[in-house]
Order: sequence, then structure tokens, then C-alpha cells
Amino acid sequence: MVRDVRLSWNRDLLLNLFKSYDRDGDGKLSRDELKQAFRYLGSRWSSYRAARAFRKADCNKDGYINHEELCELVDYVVDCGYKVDTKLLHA
Ligand SMILES: [Ca+2]
Ligand SMILES: [Ca+2]
Repeated sequence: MVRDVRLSWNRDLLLNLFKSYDRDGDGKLSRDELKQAFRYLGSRWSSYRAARAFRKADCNKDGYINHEELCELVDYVVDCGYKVDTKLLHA
């Protein structure tokens, strides 16, 4: 099983990943941007995940994940225990 080389996302990687999904560059993640990030993470239920993550991380309920709320989001994703293929890290 060569493909069994997987490791957990660490917080820095996740922070950078989510920042890179801020497609319109407004410094916040919309639900759609978040959904795409979850899809990248390999979630089969990216809409559901995005909705859950929003409820958890969107502290001021403005419909966006800002820089401070990003930490909450990363906590949530770490709790979910996403794994990543190491070859993705070098892509
Ligand atoms: Ca954005
Ligand atoms: Ca917010």
C-alpha cells in the first residue's frame, strides 16, 4: 500500500490553505470559498461541512470568516481529523 502515506493537516498548512481560497481577496472567506476549500480537503459533503464550520466559526454572524475567526475554523477542521496525501503538499 504505497498510497498509505498520509499525515494530519497542521494549523499553519490549514491557515495558508484557507487564505489561498480567498478568491476575491477581500480578506474574508465567504461560504462559497469555504466550500471549495473543503472540497479540496477531500470532503464528500463540502456543503454540509461548510455550513457546520460556519456555525462554529462565524462568531459575529456576518456570513464571512474573517482573520480572527479563521482560528476557530482551523480548530474545527483539526477536530474533524482531515488527512492529506503527502504528495499534495508538494503540488
Ligand atoms: Ca473572500
Ligand atoms: Ca464573521
